[in-house]
Amino acid sequence: MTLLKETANGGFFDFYGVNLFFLEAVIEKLLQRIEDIDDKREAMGERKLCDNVRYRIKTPDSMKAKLKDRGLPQTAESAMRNVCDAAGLRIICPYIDDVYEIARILSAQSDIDVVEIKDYIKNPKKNGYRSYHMIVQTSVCYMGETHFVTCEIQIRTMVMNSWASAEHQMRYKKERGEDSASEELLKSCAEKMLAIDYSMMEIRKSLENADNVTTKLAN
Ligand code: 0O2
Repeated sequence: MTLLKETANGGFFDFYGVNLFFLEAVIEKLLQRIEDIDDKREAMGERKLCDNVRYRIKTPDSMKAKLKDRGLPQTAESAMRNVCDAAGLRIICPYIDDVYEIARILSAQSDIDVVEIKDYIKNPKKNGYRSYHMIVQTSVCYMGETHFVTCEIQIRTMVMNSWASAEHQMRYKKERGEDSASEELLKSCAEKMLAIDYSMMEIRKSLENADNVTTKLAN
């Protein structure tokens, strides 16, 4: 297991126990699937949909805090039963339509069940946060037994990701007092960045159209 390097310290196994292997297995399975999807597209001469993919298993401290907030027992069993993002993947795409295309392809996989979708691109959060979230469930095999494990997949553009990363550092979950001026500025940045996302997509589409015309004329 390659992920064990990242969870070897920090009390991951002490908290999750054998569930840690299921969480690692689901991440590895989905990472492989995403890589396969883009490899096949590339082999067919198509553009890759994913710029990069990050992953993480929720740290024991963060998981315990989430369980505590919800008034649930702070145990691995409770985490696996009640929390959907113990395993998390974040897919970063170049363009907005890539986000929906990779989501569509993943949803169509016969061994991946979509449990929930939150489309914060069509319905952004009040602060301007945009991202497409899917909770999926899939099977993993461990010691000859099949286990069904959920994973949160966040899909967003590079532009949306740079806003979310900066906002995460500045504000998200920070115990800061109300600062409506900063909130408005952050929101306005999110709107400007969305406009950039759309412009970039339109530029790409018009270049693709021009390429198609040239190819047709050449044939
Ligand atoms: P972390 O630190 O990323 O692990 P739930 O996860 O069900 O308790 P919720 O709000 O219903 O909570 O889920 P939702 O909206 O799908 O958001 C889950 C994740 O999206 C968060 O995980 C963040 O990663 C990200 N996210 C949601 N809202 C924001 C936001 O306003 N700004 C930024 N930067 N990220 C956001 P965690 O577990 O909260 O945090």
